[in-house]
Amino acid sequence: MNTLIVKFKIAKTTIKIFLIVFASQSVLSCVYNKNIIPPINPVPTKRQLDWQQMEYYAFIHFNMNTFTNKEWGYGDESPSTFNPSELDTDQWAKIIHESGMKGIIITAKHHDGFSLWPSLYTEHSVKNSPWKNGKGDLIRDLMKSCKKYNLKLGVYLSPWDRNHPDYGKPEYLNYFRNQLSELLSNYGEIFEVWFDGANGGDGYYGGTNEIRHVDKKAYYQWEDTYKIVRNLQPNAVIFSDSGPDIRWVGNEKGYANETSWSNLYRDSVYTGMLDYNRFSAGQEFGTHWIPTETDVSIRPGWYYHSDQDSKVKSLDKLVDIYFNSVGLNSALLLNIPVDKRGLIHENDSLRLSELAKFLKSTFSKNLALKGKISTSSNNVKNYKKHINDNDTNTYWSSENGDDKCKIEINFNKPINANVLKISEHIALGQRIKSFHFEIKSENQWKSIKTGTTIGNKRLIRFTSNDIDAIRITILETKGKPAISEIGLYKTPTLN
Ligand code: FUL
Repeated sequence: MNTLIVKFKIAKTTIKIFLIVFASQSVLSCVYNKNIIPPINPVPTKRQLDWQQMEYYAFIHFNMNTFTNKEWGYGDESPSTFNPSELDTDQWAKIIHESGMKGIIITAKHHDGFSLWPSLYTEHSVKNSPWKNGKGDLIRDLMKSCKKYNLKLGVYLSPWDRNHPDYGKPEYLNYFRNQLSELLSNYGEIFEVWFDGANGGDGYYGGTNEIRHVDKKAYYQWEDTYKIVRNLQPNAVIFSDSGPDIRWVGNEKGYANETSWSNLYRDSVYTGMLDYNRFSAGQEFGTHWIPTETDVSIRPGWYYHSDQDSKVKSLDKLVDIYFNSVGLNSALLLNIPVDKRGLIHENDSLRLSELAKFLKSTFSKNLALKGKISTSSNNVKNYKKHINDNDTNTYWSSENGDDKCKIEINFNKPINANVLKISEHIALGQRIKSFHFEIKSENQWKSIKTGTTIGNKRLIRFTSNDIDAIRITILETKGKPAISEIGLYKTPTLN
């Protein structure tokens, strides 16, 4: 309001505008406050909400290991080994964009310490490789390609560095943070910073060739490192086993937990802990909002190995992974190992486009829109039309006392569907603890699924049926539910 007053210098106009703005704000806030349902803590931050919308994005493992045919380099590799013949980040970005993914996270530095950008702080980087005669900067190239194809850029920076002589000593932290600052200062907006939990062990370490263990909880002083990210890239989410913004799902197979809370007692978890996967379901009463990210490779390895050209995951498998990650309140970070040429291999790109076609064909038509919604009760403002208005900012909620509230969608003519989508309005916290899903077919109600959590998105596959109606009953919830969307879809047949 103040800005408006400053802008309009003629007194009368100023007063009029002031009154209009003031009046409309009061009316809005009155309607809003009357019917709003209170949030249940913890709730996501803006950066976490923005990230959660991305749902499906790419990991690219491409670095020294691509040329040594390894998964973990020792750190003694010569920079001259890094020599892609046809490197083309536009090819990566085009394929990834056409696959429906929203961003790319690149292994800027993996455990062997080789840096894909000409870092000022090490000689172990592209600047001493034959690629572009040492004048190349892969992060810059990728940044430009991402801009061209409307993708967000993220960076993986391995905390473990098997090349650096200081690894394991306090001095290494300065090096690590200097490199982090370079990546976060020089390449525009970064959407995610990925800190790997694998750290400490044997390595080259400047020629000492020894084993160096670190205290995983204390050594990195993570809180100070997180401050650098917050200062330089306030919108970026930070990934590690334990958050603070997003956490590891607990396996590298592509499967989130059936019960999937975004809530976690943050202090019970730390990066690199061995029995991390006992936290993969999250914790119903967890104090912090830290949703999971599901990372998995399209091939058996994270890095490219030519003998895995025939082992690209099948479409069937990738579809299963999609439903068990994005469809279980997580996000899918699908890794594509770029090959020695510096290109996404033809077999991987073919599979990505098959998956894109499958997802587009499934989700472009919400069959629930053909039905008539009825609900056991309505909170006035959050009326039932919000259930399928395709807007995650609106939601439906029940009236006080309607403890096992129900949503029914009836169809005039039977429809044929085999996927149900339910989304909670997570800005108010994750609330639903259990639900029941039924369909009515040939005049009979059949139980399809009794499930637990929903969160950002729950996708349920079921056998295709002629459906006269569907019914969702919220069995248990914290406070009232806030349901933002319900969708019904039909998948194409997989060959
Ligand atoms: C792991 C690493 O050790 C693997 O090499 C890979 O980068 C994977 C995504 O994370 O912890």
